[in-house]
Amino acid sequence: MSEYILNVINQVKEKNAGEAQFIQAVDEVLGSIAPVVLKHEEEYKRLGLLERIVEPERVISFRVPWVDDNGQTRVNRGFRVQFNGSIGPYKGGLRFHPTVNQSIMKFLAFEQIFKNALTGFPIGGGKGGSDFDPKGKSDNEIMRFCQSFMTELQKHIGQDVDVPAGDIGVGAREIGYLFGQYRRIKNDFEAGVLTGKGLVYGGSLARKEATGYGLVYFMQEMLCANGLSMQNKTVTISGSGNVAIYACEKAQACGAKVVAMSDSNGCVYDLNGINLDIVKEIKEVKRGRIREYVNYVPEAVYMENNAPTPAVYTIKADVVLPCATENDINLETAKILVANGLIALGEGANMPTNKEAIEYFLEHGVLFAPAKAANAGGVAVSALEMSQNSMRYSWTFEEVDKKLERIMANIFAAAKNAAEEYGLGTNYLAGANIAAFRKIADAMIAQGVI
Ligand code: NDP
Ligand code: 2IT
Repeated sequence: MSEYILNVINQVKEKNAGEAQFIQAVDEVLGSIAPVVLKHEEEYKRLGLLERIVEPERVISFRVPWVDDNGQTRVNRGFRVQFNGSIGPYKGGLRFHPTVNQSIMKFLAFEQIFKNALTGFPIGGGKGGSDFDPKGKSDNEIMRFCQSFMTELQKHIGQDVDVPAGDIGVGAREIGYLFGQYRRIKNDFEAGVLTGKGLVYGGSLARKEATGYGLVYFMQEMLCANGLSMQNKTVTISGSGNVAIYACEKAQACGAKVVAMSDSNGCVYDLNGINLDIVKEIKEVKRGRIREYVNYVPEAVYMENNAPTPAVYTIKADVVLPCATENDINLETAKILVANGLIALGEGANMPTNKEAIEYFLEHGVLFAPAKAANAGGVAVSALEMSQNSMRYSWTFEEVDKKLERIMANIFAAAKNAAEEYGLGTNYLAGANIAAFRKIADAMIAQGVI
C-alpha cells in the first residue's frame, strides 16, 4: 500500500468525520488503486491529485418547503453534489428517501465519477436528492414537492452543466414533474437537462430497463469469461424497484430461475420462479408491498425481515443480485451466502456490499461484479438519451438495447484487462477502479490545478 494513499484516506476521515458512507466509498476506491498510484506517486503528490479527487467541486444544500394535503407546511432538505466535472457535465441520479444526508449524497456522487468514466461517455460525476419520503404521499403532494425542489435546483443544472436522473424514490412520475417545473421556469424546452424522461417528451426507449438489463449483461460476460453462464442458475434479488424488476426480467430471459425478490420489510420466495407480471402490477401500478405477492400466488412464502440478515439472503442461490440499497450485505450475511453455495454476486445497487463482505467473497472464489461497473447500464443509456435529445431523433428499443449490451461488454473487458495487467486475477473491483481512475487522473492532470 502507498503511504500517500494512506495519508489521503486519513485526511478524508478527519475532514469528513461523521460521513461514514462517504469515507467507506473513498476507502474502497483508493484502497484498490495502489498499483497505479505507486507508479506515479511523486507526480500525483506534487499535483495533489488524490487530495483533489476526494474533494467535491461543489456541494449544494437547500431548503425545500411544500404544503401537504392537510394544508400543513413541511420542510425537507435538498442536495446536489457536483463532485467531478473533468470528463463532462456532472451526471447522476436524484434519490428521495428519508435516510438521505450529505454523507450518502457524497458517497453516491463519488462512486458516480468512476462509474461514468467506465461507460466511455463524456459525463462527470454528481448526485442529488432529498430526505423527503415519498411513501404514503398523494400524487399531488409528490408534484408539489417536486416543483419546490426544482425551483431551487434549476439554478444549478443545465444540459451542459449538470444532468440529473432517477434513483431510489425517483422514477418517471417524479422526473415528469421535475421536468415540467424546469421548463416552466426557464421557458425553454431543454430536453437534455434531465434523463429518464417519459417517451412522449424526449425519453429514451430502454432507459427504464437499462440498469437491470445491463447488470445481467455484465453478469453474462463475467460468467462466460469463467466458463459459466446464467442458464439454469437459481437467482435471488434484493429489492423490487426499477433495477430489481428489470434485472429479474433479463435473468429470466437468459434461462435463470429467480426464486425471491424483496422490499425493506421482507421477501417473497416462490420455488416455481417469480411471476414478474405480478411484481410489476404490485410495484409499478399499485405502488404496494412485496408481501401482497402471496395474495396472487398462494404457494409462495412471505418472509419478514429478521435482523441482522435480511430474509432474502437466507435463501439458497447460485447467483445473488442485490438491487435495493447500500450496506445490505455484511460479513455475517456473506458467510451465509457462501455456505449456501454462492457462485457469483452482481451489485445492481450502489455499494450494497461492505468491505469485509467483499473480502470474504474474493477469498472464497465468489465472482464479484462491482456496482460501478455492473450497474453502469442505467447511466450509459442516460447518456444515450442525451445524445438522442441533441440529435432531435430517437433510436428503436432494439438499437438502444444492442448499444447497451456492447457497452456492458466493454466495461467488463476494461475491468478484466486492468485486473490482469496488474496481476489481480479475477478481482474485477480493483480492475474497474483502476480503469476508471486512470481516465479521471489523465483528464484532471491535462486540465491543470483546478
Ligand atoms: P426504487 O426506488 O425503484 O426501488 C428501491 C428498492 O429498494 C425498493 O424495493 C425498496 O423497498 C428497496 N429499498 C430501498 N431502501 C431500502 C432500505 N433502506 N432497506 C431495504 N430495502 C430498501 O430504486 P431503484 O431500483 O432505482 O434503485 C435501487 C438501487 O439501485 C439503489 O442503490 C440505486 O442507487 C441503484 N441504482 C439505480 C439506478 C437507476 O437507474 N435507477 C442506476 C444504478 C444504480 P421499499 O419500497 O420497502 O423502500
Ligand atoms: O446510480 C446511478 O447510476 C443512477 N441512479 C443513474 C444515474 C443517471 O444519470 O442515469
